[in-house]
Amino acid sequence: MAYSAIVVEKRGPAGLVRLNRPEALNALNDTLVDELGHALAGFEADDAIVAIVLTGSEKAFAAGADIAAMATMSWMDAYRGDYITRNWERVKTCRKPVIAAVSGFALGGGCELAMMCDIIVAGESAKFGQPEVRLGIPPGAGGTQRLPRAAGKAKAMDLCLTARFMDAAEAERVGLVSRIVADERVVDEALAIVDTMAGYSLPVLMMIKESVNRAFETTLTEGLLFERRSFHAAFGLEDQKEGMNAFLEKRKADFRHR
Ligand code: CO8
Repeated sequence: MAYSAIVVEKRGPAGLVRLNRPEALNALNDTLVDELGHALAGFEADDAIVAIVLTGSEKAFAAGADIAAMATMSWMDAYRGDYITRNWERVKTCRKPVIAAVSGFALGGGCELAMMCDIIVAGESAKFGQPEVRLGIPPGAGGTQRLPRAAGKAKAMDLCLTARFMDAAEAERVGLVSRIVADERVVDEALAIVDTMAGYSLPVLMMIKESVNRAFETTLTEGLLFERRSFHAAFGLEDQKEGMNAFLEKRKADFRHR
């Protein structure tokens, strides 16, 4: 598939996806989200890829859904056309870790896209917000659901109800962002995280992702049971034997991802 709204490349163990609609600050439309879904599926199926880095430009990760495309849409267009959403959850369902490398604006659907990723690395210029209220709409792809889970109710209400932007420092303080680096280092930092992960067992990374995400979907008792089952299952992996033997033999583990 030839892509028009994203640029995709492999960087060692990382699949790198760059949102590429500079004329509209990477505003999301059906084409972009469909292409993103296709690229993620390709990286998920590629045994050489351990994790995916999703980024934008220095000015914008993504400034939200494409307002020009939405302006004249009717309820029927949005509902029957399943605007943007038909491939939207693909980031969430990707079984390999996905890291958002965010510089500049991550607004509306752009903030929601970053929040679907597993780790957010922010450049110093990053600005997060859910300014949909200014356009006469509420957030539609996770802003009222993932933001309170990530940053707490107070910040979520504040951002969604006032449309103010949160800078990188505030986003890190409230737990939305894992790390802050200089803007020009944001992709390199995310790629370095993938390099670190590539030294571990891919099935174990996938188990960890599944288990952490389960924490947001279930009770503590059920989540702990799910975690325990994953822990027990790991003893069926060759990588578990290698990891523990390497420790005992005082050498670096050579994981084979099985
Ligand atoms: N959609 C379309 N075009 C956009 C968007 C956007 N979201 N954001 C910026 N652009 C365009 C501008 O129109 C402008 O185009 P042009 O040069 O042709 O006039 C170009 O990008 C540059 O933008 P600005 O000149 O405005 O740049 P500034 O630096 O002055 O301002 C801002 C940057 C603050 C980011 C400003 O552009 C802005 O406020 N953008 C809109 C932010 C916004 O409201 N986002 C929320 C959109 S709604 C949404 O995301 C709903 C998601 C629902 C998901 C649905 C799934 C189910």
